[in-house]
Amino acid sequence: MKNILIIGSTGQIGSELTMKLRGIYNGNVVAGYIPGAEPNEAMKESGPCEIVDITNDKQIAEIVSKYNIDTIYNLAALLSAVAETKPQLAWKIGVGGLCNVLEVAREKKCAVFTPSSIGSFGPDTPRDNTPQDTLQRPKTMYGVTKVSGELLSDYYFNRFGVDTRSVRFPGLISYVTPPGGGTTDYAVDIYYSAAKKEQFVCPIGAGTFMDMMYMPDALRACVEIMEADPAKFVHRNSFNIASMSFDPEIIYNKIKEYEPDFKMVYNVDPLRQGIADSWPNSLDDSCAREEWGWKPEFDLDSMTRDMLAKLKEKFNK
Ligand code: VAH
Repeated sequence: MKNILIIGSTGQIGSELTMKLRGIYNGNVVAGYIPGAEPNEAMKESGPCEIVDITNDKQIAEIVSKYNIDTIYNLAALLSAVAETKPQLAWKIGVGGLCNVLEVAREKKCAVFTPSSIGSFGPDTPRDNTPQDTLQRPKTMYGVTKVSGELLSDYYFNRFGVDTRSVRFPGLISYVTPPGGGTTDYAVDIYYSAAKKEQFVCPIGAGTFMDMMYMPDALRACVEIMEADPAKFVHRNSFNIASMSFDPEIIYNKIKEYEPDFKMVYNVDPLRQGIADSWPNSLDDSCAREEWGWKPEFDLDSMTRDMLAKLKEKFNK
């Protein structure tokens, strides 16, 4: 029986992953949160919730012991645009926090999942069909924390045998938790505007391609990589995974197929545009497919249909 701790359980990934894991595993699936980011009623009623601040190593160790945790999903991070406004805090959470998690995992023999991102690449990385093993010189603090996290996680596996695993997420699109300051979050906001029948003001310029993924596929990747047979792993931290790549024009025209009156104008945000310009256009995810059977299930059309339907339900439109 798996006992799992999710650190950052009320964030964009955590708020859905916690509920998914509770539906799969019968053991303790503990929702770790910080004051001010409390779990909702459904999360409180469906399993144990504990205050776990990733910058507090004693708190992590205490909860891991209390619930006999064997797997930690470390989802605590500041996303790219926010991290540029608070770089020191981004490092403290993203790298300082990860060091705390890895030390507890080493002592208590836990497996650890820590997501990386397309943000771990930089402007010198090959932009199209970005390889699994390539140059990673990100220009953002978010990217620096993600590359550092990949290297630390591999070090703890190679040096101490900690079972660390990770995927490089594209931009994640979800109807459950509102966007949290990411560069790719325009691709979430656009659906909210369409569902509310409002004009969308796009902060990212036409022709800016980024990898994106629907949250249900991302959640499945979180589960499948941790269930995968490590004997087949050539890589661990971190696997490229991909689903679709589009620019604002493509997603806008896809939405218009379902909402013909939907309107979009551009008001490019230099900060987010600068970050987006430093990231890949598309990833090569052949290693994840070969080493643990990764395969996306949603494309832009099926994601658009589902997002619009679920958001209209949410807004009773
Ligand atoms: C961000 N949504 O924009 C996150 C993600 C690949 C992007 O890491 O910061």
